Amino acid sequence: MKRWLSVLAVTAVLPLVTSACGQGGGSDAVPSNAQRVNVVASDWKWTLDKTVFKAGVPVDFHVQSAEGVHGFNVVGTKINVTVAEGKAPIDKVWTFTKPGTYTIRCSQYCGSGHDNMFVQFKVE
Ligand SMILES: [Cu+2]
Repeated sequence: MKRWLSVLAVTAVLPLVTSACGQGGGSDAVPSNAQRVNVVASDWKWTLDKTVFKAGVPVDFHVQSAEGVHGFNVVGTKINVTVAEGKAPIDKVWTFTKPGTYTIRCSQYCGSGHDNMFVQFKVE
């Protein structure tokens, strides 16, 4: 009986979870062990309150724009989401399995500083 219930739970819940994760890549659900980083977009930079993360542990990018409209894109992941001034922060979760240096770039043209709007962080 217990096994049957867990099979039912997986088949019923999984499609719901998957469909909720569609927009902008990455997951919107924040696991309790996530490494949270607050990301603020402005003209024309990304400000992070943490730049070193552990590999294999989910990273919760808590992203908002303080100025303008920008595209939050983590190179090498599926995360690519628009953030706009005045809108609520967005959570995008990604687990990096490979240590290295990663880049956040702006994927949406936002003015004269757009091409220089990137920042790097580390996964160790
Ligand atoms: Cu831009």
